Amino acid sequence: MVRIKLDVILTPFNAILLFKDLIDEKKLRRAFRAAKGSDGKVEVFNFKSILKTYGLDPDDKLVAEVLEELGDDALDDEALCLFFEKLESKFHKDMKLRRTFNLIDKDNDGYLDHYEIKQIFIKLHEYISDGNIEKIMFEADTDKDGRVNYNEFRHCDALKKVAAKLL
Ligand SMILES: [Ca+2]
Ligand SMILES: [Ca+2]
Repeated sequence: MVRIKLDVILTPFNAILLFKDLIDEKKLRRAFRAAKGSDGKVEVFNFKSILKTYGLDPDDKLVAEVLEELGDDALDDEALCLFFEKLESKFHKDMKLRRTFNLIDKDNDGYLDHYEIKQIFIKLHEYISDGNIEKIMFEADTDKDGRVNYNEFRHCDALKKVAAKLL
């Protein structure tokens, strides 16, 4: 099998929102059939150009994650279905998490500070000491700028767990 580096398919992601409405599945399948190699699989490179004809700009990391989960560098018909399903479910998960983050980020500056994180616990009527908030923040704040951005938030299980209770 031809190995294609993942970054070949990497395109931005916003247009996924339109995914469902945008895609004529029959047309897409035709395009995929036409793009298939002799081994019956669609190579990642072709996959990218097909997505592009739809104006789709999937997020780099998202696509890479999905492809990694599929564990294949080429996509066959079945994998294609799975790919879209996974892409969609990941997208929805991400949207939900984003909403949670925005809910906590009261001043909308794109960062969670000590005060904002404390408010989560207050809202949940859970006692937490300032020291423990610092501890959580220290773990989450991987770039050590003293605040938690969205990316740090989505990688911090402790914060995600408590934030999920807010919804
Ligand atoms: Ca904030
Ligand atoms: Ca940070």
